[in-house]
Amino acid sequence: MATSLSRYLVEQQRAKHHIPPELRLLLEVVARACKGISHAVNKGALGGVLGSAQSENVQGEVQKKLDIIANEVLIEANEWGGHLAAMASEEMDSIYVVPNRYPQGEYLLLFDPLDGSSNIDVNVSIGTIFSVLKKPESAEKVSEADFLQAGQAQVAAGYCVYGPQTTLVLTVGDGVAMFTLDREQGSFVLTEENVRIPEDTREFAINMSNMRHWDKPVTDYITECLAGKDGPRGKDFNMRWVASMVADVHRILTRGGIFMYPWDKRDPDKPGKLRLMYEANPMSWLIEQAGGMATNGRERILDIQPTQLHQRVSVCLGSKNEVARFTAMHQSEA
Ligand code: P6P
Repeated sequence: MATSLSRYLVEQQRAKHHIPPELRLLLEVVARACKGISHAVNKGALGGVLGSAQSENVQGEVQKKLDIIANEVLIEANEWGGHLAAMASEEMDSIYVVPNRYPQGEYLLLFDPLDGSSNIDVNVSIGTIFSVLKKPESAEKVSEADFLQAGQAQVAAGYCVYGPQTTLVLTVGDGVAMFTLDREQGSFVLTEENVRIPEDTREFAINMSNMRHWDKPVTDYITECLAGKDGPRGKDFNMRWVASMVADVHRILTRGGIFMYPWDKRDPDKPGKLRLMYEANPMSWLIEQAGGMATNGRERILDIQPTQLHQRVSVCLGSKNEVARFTAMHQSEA
């Protein structure tokens, strides 16, 4: 008998006392919202959902129609359940406090509703990334400051990748599990449990077109990889870059690899391109829970104390020994 997401969560709650009922409900609701987003994404041009929404988000990026649709699906699915106090999204300038007409819960939900938007119109995998924090006990009226918790404080994290399969990947701190959407049943079915990332890899993921803008440690690391078996690494490397973090991370969770989006000189005031709270933190926890490593080149991403909701961070994550090498090169050239 296949294990559904619901059964997995009940077992995590009942057998392992890992998650309380409200968190189980939250995760079921997020998964249901991802099914709705998958349905909209799969319609593509037939649903009139491709192309730009003629608006910009807080990051100053042009929003796609599906960015806004996915954001609305997540808000509407989660606001009434009584498990959340507030939500934060890449697509919204400030937090969304659960309206007074609904009961407030003890959790905070953060998400990038549709990561990889530049790939929507060219039919390449995209995904939803989510992170769950607990509202601080002290917080009377929830505020943005309550969200500013280090990634180490997450109680659940995951993503749903909308690719050849729609797959939900989740951790509640007890390893990483993968659930594939069975469209006939309309439910997510457990297809991988206790995901483990190989400690070594021959595959790196970075946007090579930015090479001339990188810091020296990044250039040195990539140059070594490109030198292949005749160089200091003594082995050839392969490269992948989907330009959709969810797709690149899913590949790494599935077969290993190292993903990098480092700081570069194009915009020196920005520590990196990716956002800490709803991209780097959830992905880093998943990677660590699967035996990998995630740093910003100098420190563990999950230890970073956030100061702003939409702050960016330099990211290096994946196979432990490769990320350790990349990080050591930064520390030795500090
Ligand atoms: P570039 C997508 O826009 C995203 O935020 C990540 O999903 C992805 O890894 C990165 O940006 C791609 O950036 O500069 O290669 O287009």
